[in-house]
Amino acid sequence: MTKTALVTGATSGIGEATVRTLVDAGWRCIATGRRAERLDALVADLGADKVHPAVFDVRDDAARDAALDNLPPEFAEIDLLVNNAGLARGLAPAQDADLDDWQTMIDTNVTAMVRLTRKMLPGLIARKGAIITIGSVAGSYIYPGGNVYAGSKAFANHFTLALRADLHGTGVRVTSIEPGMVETEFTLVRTGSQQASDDLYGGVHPMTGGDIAATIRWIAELPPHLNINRIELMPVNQDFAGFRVARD
Ligand code: NDP
Ligand code: 8X3
Repeated sequence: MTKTALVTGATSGIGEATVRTLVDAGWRCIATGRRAERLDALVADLGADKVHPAVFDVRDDAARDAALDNLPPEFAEIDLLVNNAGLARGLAPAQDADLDDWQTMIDTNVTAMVRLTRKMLPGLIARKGAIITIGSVAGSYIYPGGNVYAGSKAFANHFTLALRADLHGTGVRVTSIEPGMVETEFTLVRTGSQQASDDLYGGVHPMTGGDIAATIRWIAELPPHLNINRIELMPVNQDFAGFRVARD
């Protein structure tokens, strides 16, 4: 039977690749994001029978509910939630950071993610479905300027593990995927500069959205008795040796 996934943040990067990969594997996808034209292009490419576009800002409860409470019947029974929509804003040290950037990250990566997850839980329990959340290595390893982004991803990583405990006995599978550097629009959004993005990824051979999408597909299609709790991925050219000392 065809399964249905809800993939948040499907207008670019990991989310878009996930929709393409899952549809290629025979899934139906509800693809969400604010940029309607990007979702329309996905539908045109993959087919309206395979992709349903749901245009809303994840921080807007009313818009989210309007989009998800009236799904076409063939998309209404969701088996897999991919919590992917998210962003970083800025790399300034905490003492110089913009409070609005901090609030945007908390509202998107934490508040919106938990509110959407809470909304989906009854249906996922009824169908013994699955939740895959895109956390980050930034939630485990610290780098300068990571501050609230890192904190929001530590929350995502840990909230996802905590869901396992609450969903014990329901048959719902829960996985935290924690990637390192993936070349997407992430750094453009974070810095506002295409040059900064090109400089960061240049020569690193970073992971691609397709690499993470393949991991999502693998996890989603495992036999129902098997749960991957968490998985951390990095490009070979990135590591986590981050200790520093300052000297007076
Ligand atoms: P992109 O910027 O390419 O994609 C981000 C997606 O999130 C877009 O589809 C965007 O849609 C959506 N999004 C952001 N804010 C909102 C909002 N308020 N409402 C609705 N949708 C929103 O980045 P990535 O693909 O890299 O990021 C996907 C996830 O992966 C994020 O959670 C990120 O933190 C995480 N991640 C990324 C890594 C990387 O190195 N790239 C590594 C580890 C984790 P739109 O703007 O159209 O609304
Ligand atoms: C994004 C990965 O290392 O740029 O979550 O913070 S990193």
